[in-house]
Amino acid sequence: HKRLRRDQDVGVTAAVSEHPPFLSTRRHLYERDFPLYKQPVEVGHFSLDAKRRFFNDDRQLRYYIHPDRHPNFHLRDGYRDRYIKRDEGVKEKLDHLLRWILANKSKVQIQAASSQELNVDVVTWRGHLTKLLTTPYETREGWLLAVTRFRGTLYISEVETEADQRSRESRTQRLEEMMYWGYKFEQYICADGAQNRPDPGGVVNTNEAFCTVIQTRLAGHKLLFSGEVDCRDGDPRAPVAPGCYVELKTSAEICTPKQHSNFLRYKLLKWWAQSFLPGVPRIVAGFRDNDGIVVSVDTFHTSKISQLIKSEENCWKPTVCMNFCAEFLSFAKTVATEDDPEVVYLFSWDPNRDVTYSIHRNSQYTFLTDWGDPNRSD
Ligand code: 0WD
Ligand code: CA
Repeated sequence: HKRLRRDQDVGVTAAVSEHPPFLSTRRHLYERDFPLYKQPVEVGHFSLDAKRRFFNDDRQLRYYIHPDRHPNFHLRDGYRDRYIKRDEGVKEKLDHLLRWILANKSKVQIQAASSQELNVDVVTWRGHLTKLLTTPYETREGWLLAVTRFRGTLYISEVETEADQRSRESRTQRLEEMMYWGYKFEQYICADGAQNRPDPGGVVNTNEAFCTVIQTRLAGHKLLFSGEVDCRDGDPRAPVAPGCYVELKTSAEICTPKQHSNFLRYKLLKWWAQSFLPGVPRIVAGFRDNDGIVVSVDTFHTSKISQLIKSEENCWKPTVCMNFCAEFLSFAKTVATEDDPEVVYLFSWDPNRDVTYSIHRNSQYTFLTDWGDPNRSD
């Protein structure tokens, strides 16, 4: 159901005199000192329940329960009869995060009594920043990021590319089932309370989520972003959030040197970027065979991943990821100058290309207009 286009799209890469209309993603341009990245701080959190309703609390936070030495996890179990899947056709854009901001304005607003401005330069999802971090090494999937400047802050929200939509709508049965495996693994590892046990007989409902809201700074950019967190360390002596959070992953078991090399080069890059951003220190991975049986469980410490990849030639570098992201945000700030919720600067990138942009006024891409009223109460 495509909406009618009522925009006056510029539709081309605008040529602006003061700065180039594109941004290069070539790795060697970003090989310099690691930029400043402040220790991420959790400023809040929220939950989405089984019906995807927002709650300004941690009711969906789960607890990490360390598995047995020889776990017996069957990730295919329950796929047919105990699986409720989130509707991927519903595009939530930044909505839940904006809702959190409205409910917690005092935590992020500039302290001047009259100021309507947030004390941040960029508001987005963690997942969008992960895509930026991995861009210099991505060879398959491009992205579209919609950027709007509102009261001085840049809001960044992803737009599904046509290629993404096509692959989403034409997934094989096998792929569709394998998407479930990651959530099933979470169910085997997580409990509702630190003293409780996981319940592998229960229903997997992917509407449910617990999200942390993180504040930090990358080079000159004050960031506010939110990311979904799988569980926390149940030990009451664990560090405060995000230091107590644990990211869960599944991956195919590694049998050959080639598979090991690919794991380091591609998968660990994504895992590192996703957990480094919010300061999540531990990643617990279940390695599974082709029948969805977990054959081993391993812990990766986010801060040690860059050591693990050092032996691999021509591998990815954290500094390239972070410098590129900082550079993109600077680029976005110089491009997105008009402060107007109806204006979207659409940044577009495809592998082996530069980042380019187009400008859209009151178009299908507009995503902030329903949120513009600061006195809105909910
Ligand atoms: O509108 C959009 N394009 C997106 C919305 C893209 C990504 C996320 N979201 C929203 C949803 O409200 C979701 O609750 O953000 C939340 C998760 O955000 P995130 O942490 O920034 O996303 P990301 O780091 O990409 O993914 C974290 C987890 C995934 O776990 P794995 O281990 O596979 O990385 O969030 C889940 C998934 O379990 N997830 C999503 N959940 C809802 N909608 C989505 C999505 N589009 N993508 C991943
Ligand atoms: Ca996960």
